Amino acid sequence: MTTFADIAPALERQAIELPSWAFGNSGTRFRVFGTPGTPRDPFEKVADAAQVHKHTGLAPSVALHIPWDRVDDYSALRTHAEEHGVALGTINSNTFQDEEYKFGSLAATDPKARQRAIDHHFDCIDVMHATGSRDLKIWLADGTNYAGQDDMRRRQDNLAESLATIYERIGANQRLVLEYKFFEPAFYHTDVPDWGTAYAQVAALGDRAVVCLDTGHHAPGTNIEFIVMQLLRLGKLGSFDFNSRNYADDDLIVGAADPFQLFRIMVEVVRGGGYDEGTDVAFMLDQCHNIEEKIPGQIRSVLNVQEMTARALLIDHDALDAAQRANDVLGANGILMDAFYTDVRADLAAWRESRGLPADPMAAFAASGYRERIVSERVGGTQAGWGA
Ligand code: PSV
Ligand code: MN
Ligand code: MN
Repeated sequence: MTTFADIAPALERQAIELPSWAFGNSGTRFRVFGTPGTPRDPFEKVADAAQVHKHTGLAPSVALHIPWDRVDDYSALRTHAEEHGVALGTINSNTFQDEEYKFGSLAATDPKARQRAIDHHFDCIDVMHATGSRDLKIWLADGTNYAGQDDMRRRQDNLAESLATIYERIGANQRLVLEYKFFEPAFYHTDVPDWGTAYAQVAALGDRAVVCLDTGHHAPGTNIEFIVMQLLRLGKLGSFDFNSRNYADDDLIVGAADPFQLFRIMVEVVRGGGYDEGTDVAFMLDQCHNIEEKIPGQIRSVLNVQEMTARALLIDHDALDAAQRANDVLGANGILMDAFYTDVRADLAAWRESRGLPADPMAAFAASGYRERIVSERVGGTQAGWGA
């Protein structure tokens, strides 16, 4: 039997990176809803992200998106983050909103579009040097809408060449992280649609090129934890973008739609060494809070990850291994389900208090007055949002 006391030390090392864009406004294809107090610049986004860390102790860094988080002085933003108790993390590139990328970016057939996209990544690498970031995360909107529209093979070769050019530029302690997504915005073919393509592309680059697994980027019914297992086994799982989905790339609060799936993913992370001391696997959120409050939305998200991590750690591995080797189908499944059904909320609350954190971070944030303060202070200016 594994007890909460046994796993408590492992909870200390949990670190979940927050996306700066979760604090800006976002919406549906039909409407972007503004929220009073929404940040107007990257400094305010970082300040809001720091609130999540303050109340949970779980979110020590913030990922930036360039050019949405463009500032004149990244050292100043870095200092600002440090003063707020957090660090700047992954730099996300953006080659999906400029007119020039209408037919693609790194995979495009037009060399001018490809060069523009490569130059943008060089720019992102410069930002990484100033922010002290390790990871350059690349998600591409590249693809086509109609059969025959373009040559898929040529585009794959273009992509390989573009990525190799970018990879050459990243520093010795930096990584190129390639994210896949099965469709959208392209609806016939996508140039990086799946983990196999992402793996093939990064494997050709070298050790410092790895894959990002966004939990919302698979076809319904995909066994995501199998992919987690395989990428860890191959040494190529670079990072997670955690979110949950009912239909497609919904970007909802992680664990909202299917906490059991989040548990199963964390089980494979633990099994594959992705949660070991000094792991290279980066745990990030990639979410949008369209109708709910953004800071509490992020607090809820990191707590959900923590809860399922704790349950995954509770698995009695000796008993599970024995049951598996004995082909005890129901026994093995029962051991896994025992861990999943263990309610760890009271233990986690006590554990938080023992570390000087609020037992209930959601309530603590609500009582802190921060929301009221930003609503009254952040008047004028333009609220940050998807695309700004
Ligand atoms: C688009 O699908 C997307 O949600 C990807 O998941 C990226 O990680 C994110 O946008 C930010 O570029
Ligand atoms: Mn993502
Ligand atoms: Mn996405």
